[in-house]
Amino acid sequence: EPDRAWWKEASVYQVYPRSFNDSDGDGIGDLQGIRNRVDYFDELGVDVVWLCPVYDSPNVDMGYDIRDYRSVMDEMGTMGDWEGLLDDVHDRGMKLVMDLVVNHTSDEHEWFQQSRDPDGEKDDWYIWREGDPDEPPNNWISLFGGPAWTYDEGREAWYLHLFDEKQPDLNWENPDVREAIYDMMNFWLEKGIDGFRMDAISCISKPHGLPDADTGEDWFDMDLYFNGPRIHEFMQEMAAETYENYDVMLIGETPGADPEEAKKYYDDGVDMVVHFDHMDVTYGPGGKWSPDYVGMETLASAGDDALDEMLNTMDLADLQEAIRYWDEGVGDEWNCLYMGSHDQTRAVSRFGDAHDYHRESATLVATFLLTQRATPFLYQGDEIGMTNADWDREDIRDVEARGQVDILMEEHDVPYETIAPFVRNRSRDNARTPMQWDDSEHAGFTDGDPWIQVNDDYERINAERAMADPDSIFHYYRRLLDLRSESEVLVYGDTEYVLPDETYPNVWAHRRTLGDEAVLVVLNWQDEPRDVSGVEGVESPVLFGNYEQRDGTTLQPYEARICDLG
Ligand code: TEU
Repeated sequence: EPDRAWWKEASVYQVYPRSFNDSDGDGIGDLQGIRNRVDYFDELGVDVVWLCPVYDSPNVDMGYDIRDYRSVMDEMGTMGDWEGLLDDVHDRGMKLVMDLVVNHTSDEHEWFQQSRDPDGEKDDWYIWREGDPDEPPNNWISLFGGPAWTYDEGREAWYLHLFDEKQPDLNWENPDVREAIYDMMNFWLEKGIDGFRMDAISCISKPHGLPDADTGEDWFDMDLYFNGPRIHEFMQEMAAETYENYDVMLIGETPGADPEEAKKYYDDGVDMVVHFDHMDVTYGPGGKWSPDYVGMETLASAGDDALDEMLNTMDLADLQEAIRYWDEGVGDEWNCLYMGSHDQTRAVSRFGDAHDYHRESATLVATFLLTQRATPFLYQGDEIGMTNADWDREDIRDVEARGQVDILMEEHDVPYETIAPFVRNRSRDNARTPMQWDDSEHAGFTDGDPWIQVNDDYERINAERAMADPDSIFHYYRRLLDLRSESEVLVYGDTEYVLPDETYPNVWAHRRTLGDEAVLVVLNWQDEPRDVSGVEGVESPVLFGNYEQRDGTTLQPYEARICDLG
């Protein structure tokens, strides 16, 4: 008997509010805009909507730099609009999950402003160190590049920021800080939300004494930043002080955690953690922003298609290893899975072939995502196959990409035209271009000037067109979500990993089994046909697939099948 829970059976749709739908023409998505599209979620068939931050913010990191936790950002509307959205979502039987960003605030938060006074009451609310203004307290670098310390001229001291300098880290060692955060969480829980997605939550406990990190010639060990000595004490206290008595969904974003560590978060009260290994498989050996990755020279001289291939090297065996590691690693506990998010590039560009097999590969990725033993997270726009874009330097909005481009240009002397393909392939902006609603100006996202460029392909790829076409990626997602919500084996079944192997390096297959029910999922993850007659069960009746015309045991390019093994 499976250990059932609503949040295991649910599917989650992630909304990036700034880029979803603008109702008032200021070029920035807003809450009323989301309200106008609530039926879209319902039609797609998702159960939970997760909203990225909508709190008051100067938007250096697009809402992940919060100035006031208890009010809504002006550009997005009012608390009344937010309450209306909560009701609209609930009225349709769906749930609403909010982002919880408590590793850091904005430097414009009043807590930080007060903390700049060394004699004030909040002097210890952030992580301050006195010292030589030319010599940071340790060697830490920020996750966005550059030093993790900034010298504050006002207080004449350094403060720590694991992210941007306008995102100072809160001092969780201070019980007053923790209490203020728990109060704020209860404020939202009492409003009736259905869960939190806990941003960078593995970073909140810092190592005692803030020691230097180990470094080598071209690596830097960030392990010290994550899962610090008091993390589980803080997490347990948080649970007891806030959500323990609510029936809510807790999603911990835990960079640096492995499955063993994840289990400790589960014991604390977290339901699932966001892991990253399956995303890393597309980066190649140099990591996300390494200038040494394939060599800037090679990048510069390659053509478009060659580049795409070079930057999108994925070995299916690595993908299997990453998925399996988490699936088997958490044992009886639960995972979530995503193929795209606001921090990642577009799923079809990354894992599929957005040029020649747009529909086929996007639906293959959908089949992969929705048939794993994990709560699926869909990212806005991936359900219509939105793609990565080209970026001029001045159009980059992502604080991470901008910082990394500056480093590559200024410290490594690389011209922008050499970096541009890298930005197309790596920048978080690719996920943040406006949602493509229709083929009217600015893709129907806004009547004004969009805050970030609209992808050029919106006349071809947009929701209106997708909804009108029964064979579209959108309807494929809809039907498959429907199937998943009615299928115990797809939700709770155990997984056996079948392919890839030496004979079929570019074919994925896994089997799900629950009691006497079983299905086989086979995905031809390449742009050419492949006969898979050697795979056991592949001749069983096809329950679901992305090709209408099937050719026996030969899979077409990017063909996906779910076979019913009885
Ligand atoms: O991301 C935390 C995190 O782990 C990042 O290092 C993430 O992997 C990186 O952005 C990928 O490029 C969260 C949010 O999801 C992100 O949008 C925020 O910028 C970040 O926290 C700071 O709040």
